[in-house]
Amino acid sequence: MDKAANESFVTYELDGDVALIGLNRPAKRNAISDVFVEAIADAVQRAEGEAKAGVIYGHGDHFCAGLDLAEHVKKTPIEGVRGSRRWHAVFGTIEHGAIPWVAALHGAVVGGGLELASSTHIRVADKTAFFALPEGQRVIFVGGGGSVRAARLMGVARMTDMMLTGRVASAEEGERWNLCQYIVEPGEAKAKALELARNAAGNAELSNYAVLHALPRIQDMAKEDGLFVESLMASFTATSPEAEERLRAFLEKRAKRLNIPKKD
Ligand code: 1HE
Repeated sequence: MDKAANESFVTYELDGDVALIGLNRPAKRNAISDVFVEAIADAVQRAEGEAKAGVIYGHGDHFCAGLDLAEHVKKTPIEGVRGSRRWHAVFGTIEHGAIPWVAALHGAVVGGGLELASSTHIRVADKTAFFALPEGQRVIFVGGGGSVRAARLMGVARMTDMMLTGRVASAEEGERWNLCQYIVEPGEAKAKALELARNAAGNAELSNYAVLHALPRIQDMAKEDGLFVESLMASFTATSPEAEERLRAFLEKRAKRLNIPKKD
């Protein structure tokens, strides 16, 4: 892949320990083409090498309108399945990679855009965000991991409803359905996502690794297997030299206390 050809589809910045990847095809509502998905892959790989957490956001009025339908219309079945598998690989590096990712959502979070957001670890939506899976209307199926990731977030009943009826969920509904964990005022999603990413970047790398890699696997395990793996991970993290230093910092009152929510 010619790197110069795909660089303009994303912007990339490093803010301290946090990498910011901006989806940058606003004229096409950040619809993801084959070259665009490679640009995301390159940016994610770069972030893994130099950042401790990342934010993915969209330039323009929308996060992402999903698959590039103009490009897709010309594809053969084998090109389609290969394209889908490539999305799986790239979004898999986000979900199961080295650093936590926060998605900052606004406007359309649609089709493959929702699949991309679902591969991140935390989703922040501003009040302009809306969620839809219009694949049924386009005679396609989800192909970027939505049937696995988005279905696990919102549940298969809600996802079936969205896909069969074309239902568009507001930011507030999205929060109730677990598609996003935070709602902020219009225009504030990126700043909030950066704040959350900075918090995650400040965690011990080992703990973040356990959250990213053990937690989702445990969800897919039988209960007793999950509990067993939890004990292994708990011991593995808590007996590390880094844990000893952080535990001592707490006991010696050198560590920040929790922000206790204020009561009215
Ligand atoms: C696109 C795409 C796209 C916009 N592929 N070109 N996704 C969808 O079915 C969503 C389709 N898009 C929309 O419903 C609307 O564009 C939006 C609600 C997101 C935004 O509306 P609006 O009025 O701001 O923009 P627009 O006028 O509809 O679009 C502006 C341009 O972006 C226009 O191109 P132009 O050359 O005529 O200016 C659109 O054609 C173009 N555009 N969305 C290509 N998606 C791995 S499988 C995943 C499967 C899916 O993702 S299915 C869901 C696909």
